Amino acid sequence: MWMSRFARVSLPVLQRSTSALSGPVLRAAPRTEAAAGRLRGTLPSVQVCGQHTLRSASVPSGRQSVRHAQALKKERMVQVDWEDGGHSLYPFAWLRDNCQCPMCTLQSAQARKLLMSNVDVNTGVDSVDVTGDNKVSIVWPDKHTSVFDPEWLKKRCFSPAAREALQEELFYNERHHWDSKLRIPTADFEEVLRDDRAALDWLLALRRVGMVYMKGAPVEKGQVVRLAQRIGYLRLTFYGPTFQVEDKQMANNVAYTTGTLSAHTDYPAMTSPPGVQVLHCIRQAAEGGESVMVDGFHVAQKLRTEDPEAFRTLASLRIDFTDIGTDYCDFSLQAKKHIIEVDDDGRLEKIHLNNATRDSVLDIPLEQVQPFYRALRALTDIANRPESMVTYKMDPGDVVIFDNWRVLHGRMSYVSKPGAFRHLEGAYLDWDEVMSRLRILHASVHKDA
Ligand code: OGA
Ligand code: NM2
Ligand code: ZN
Ligand code: ZN
Repeated sequence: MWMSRFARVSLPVLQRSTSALSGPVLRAAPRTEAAAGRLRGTLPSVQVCGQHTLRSASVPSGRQSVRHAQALKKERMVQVDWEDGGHSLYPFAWLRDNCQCPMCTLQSAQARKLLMSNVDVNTGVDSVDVTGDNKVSIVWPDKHTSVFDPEWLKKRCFSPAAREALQEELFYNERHHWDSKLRIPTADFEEVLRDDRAALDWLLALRRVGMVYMKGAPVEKGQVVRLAQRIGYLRLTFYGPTFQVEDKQMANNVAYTTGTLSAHTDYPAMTSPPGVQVLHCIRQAAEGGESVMVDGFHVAQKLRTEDPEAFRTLASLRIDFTDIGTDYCDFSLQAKKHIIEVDDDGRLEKIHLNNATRDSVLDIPLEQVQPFYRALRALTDIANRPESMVTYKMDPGDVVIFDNWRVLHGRMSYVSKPGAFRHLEGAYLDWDEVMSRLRILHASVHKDA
């Protein structure tokens, strides 16, 4: 066994070391420190590539006191001056739209009852006051009254720093890119199922690092379902609620052979590929079957600096993927993907790379075909560099969970022998369900802290 166990999972440590296989990765940290702070504070050498990193901003928490509130009639905003010396501005239209009173909000669902057709987006205000219990009270021209809690307001401040802080709190977009020196975050399977703090650290590491290893799962089917239920529910696909990675007769997928799988993401043939994948090793091959993991964001970033032309090609061409066959039921999937998916600001969003399901139908202009192949090869060559890859061989009872929108996974070919058939059970989840559990765990663990 090459990854040591530890009692309590806490933070992923991505540090320079000689081998990915050389030690534990999550080590204990004081309960009180915020996870993001712990990661930043302890990882000076790690490349932090957040879509929004939070160096200076932090989400206001605890009591916030209003010193003064007034309407700025010309700007159509309310200015709230805080006791700490800062101030925040809130447009009238936003305040009216977000009135928290029982007429405007269905409190049992924390959802807006107010209809847009009943909002005067050019509304003025009659008066703005600070109440005896330090809330901001607004009387609107039709005499409707809204009362806003100061913490609620401050969290929603429109300053760039406050927006950034709140977005990080909601989406955990900060990412830690890695290469072969990654020491894989590792957790104890049963502890993740049992303990909320362990589960929180597990999901935080999944989000930030993109993969977490687990040891100690029972060596029988059903464990990926238990894990999915810990989060919410799994994502059904044409390969079934869970899928069995084994050498199969008349295999309907290259994964179901003994062959090598180059580093790939699963299911680019779907419009929205599953965001998260779990693989549980039930039986391992005696010979071969080692796993390979590559940080797709890290290699895409390398491509962007080493070969910007190739990066642009893969980020701009939509490539066809296909998957046809029968499993859970019969299927005939087609989808088009940018192999490197970036947002409007050029930030990496997803990687879609699968050599087996990349279609022979190639719906790009003739003159783009050769540049496309050149670019695909350039990306693949970076992914296949030893310094990009983390490799390990799963033992029965090991589980890996990873970000299928980011991390490429593969395996070496293996030898299948009677009585020694390799068997992994897999399942997919989507990021919405994972993020939902992450937010709930974060709230409950920090309430207890
Ligand atoms: C898969 C896959 C990896 C393995 O099933 O999609 O990549 O180790 N399997 O068999
Ligand atoms: N399996 C492992 O995109 C793919 O074909 C990925 C999916 C068969 C469920 C493989
Ligand atoms: Zn109201
Ligand atoms: Zn796969």
